[in-house]
Formats: sequence, structure tokens, C-alpha cells
Amino acid sequence: MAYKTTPETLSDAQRQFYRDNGFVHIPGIISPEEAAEFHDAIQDFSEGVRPNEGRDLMVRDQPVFTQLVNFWPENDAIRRLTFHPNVGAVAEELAGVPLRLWHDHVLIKQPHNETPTTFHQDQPFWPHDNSPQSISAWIALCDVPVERGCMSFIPGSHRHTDLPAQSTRDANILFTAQPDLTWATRITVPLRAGDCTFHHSRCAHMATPNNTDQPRVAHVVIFMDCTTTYSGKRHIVTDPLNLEIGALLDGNLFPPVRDFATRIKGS
Ligand SMILES: O=C(O)CCC(=O)C(=O)O
Repeated sequence: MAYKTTPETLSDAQRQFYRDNGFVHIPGIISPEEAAEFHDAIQDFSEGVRPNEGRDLMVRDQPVFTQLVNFWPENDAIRRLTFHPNVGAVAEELAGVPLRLWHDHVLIKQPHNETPTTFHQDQPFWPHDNSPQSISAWIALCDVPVERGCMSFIPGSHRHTDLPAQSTRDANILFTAQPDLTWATRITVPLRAGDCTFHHSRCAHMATPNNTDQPRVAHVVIFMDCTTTYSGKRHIVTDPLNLEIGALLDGNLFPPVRDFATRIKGS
């Protein structure tokens, strides 16, 4: 299938934009037809999964969004999207290092959810060492204008590598930790279905409320450096694994991008 953006068509300007700003808008990472197929599959799947039904920790109805973490082992459509070869290949081009999956999550902002996801960096939440280039692909599975909950970024904020974790529900916390960011330019990126933004794990970002009648459905695939080791910090994905501090995060749950084509076929 021909996509608007592939590793071959990625321009030097796009690579440089990512390096300078810590995020980049990538049109057509998947096709609109694929976005529609994945959107419907996720809507069907998520309606059947409720908090407190077995995987309660992995389905979280939060004020900011409904979050389904790491459902790729259980759902064919989510697996095909998480291991989508074009998404992984463009992520590696931007990061400039070999990557592996950290985890995925479906993020649904329900219709008329008036709650923004407030500015935060991702990396401080993760139990990672040795992962300087971790990067997220935020893929729009429906059109996401500003009014439906699109992302905004603070260009260059990925250079702040020493900030504590910032809640996604406290609009002041990032700016209290780093007051100069209060005055930094913010860039808001509405997306058409099938487009994505990639953001570096330290690039501060937020998402606007959903003031529309339709749910905002996004699928986020998070990649980490193949060298990433476990830091011991508590996290929903690693807590059940009984890892030793310093262990390489590898194995079945964290496949390298180079193995994605084979992983599409089964978990
Ligand atoms: O979609 C959202 O509301 C926020 C997403 C986010 O914070 C992320 O992908 O890291």
C-alpha cells in the first residue's frame, strides 16, 4: 500500500523539525481506509471491555480519557495497528536508533468530555534507564480537529531532561517545575484520520477537550531504545513482571521494530 509518508519520502526538513522541536506532524502514516477499519474495530472492542472485568488495571476510565493499555495481544486489529510496518519504520528514521515496543494504548476522549489532558512529559512516568530516544506515534483514527481533542506541543521542551513526573490533570505542574516554559510558544496540531504526530518522550504536550458529538479515537504506539533497562519505578506494564533493576527490557512484550512483520501474525 502507498502511504503519504514512508521512511523513503520523509524529508530532511521533517527529520530536522523533529530533532529541533521534539515532535513532528506526519500526514498519512496509515491510509484513511485503514484508519476507518481500525476505528470501528476499536469501538466494537472497547464497548465490550469495562473496568473491573478481569483486566481492570489496564482499562482506565479517567476524567481525561478512557485508556486501554496493551491490548495488542488480545485483539487482531489493535495488533495489526501496533505492529504496522510503516509506523515502526518512520519512528526508527526519526529516532535514528533501533527501537522496540514499550507499550501501546488506545485513548478515547468521549463526546463532550470537557477535560483537557494537561501539559506533561511522558518519560518521567516510565521505569526506564538508557532510553534517550524513546518516541510516541499518536495516530488519529478519526478526524481530530482542535475541538475534538488534538495535541499541542511545546517546541524544544524535550531538552528538559531532569523534571519530575507531571500529572495529566494539573494544568500548572509543568510550569511550576519549569517556569520559563510558561512563555514558550505552543503548537497545536489538528489531524486528519490516518495522520499522526510523533513526539519525543520528553517533549511536553497536552490535548484539548472534546467538545464534539463524536468520540476522539487515537491509538498511541510507544517505542523505546533497544538498549532500555528497567529502573525499578512502579508502572502498570512492568509491575507484574518481577524484573530485576538493570534488566534489559526485552522478550515477548517488548519486541524490536525489526520483528514487527512477524508479530502481526500472532502475539
Ligand atoms: O490523547 C491525549 O489526550 C494525550 C496523549 C498523550 O499524553 C500521549 O500520547 O503521550
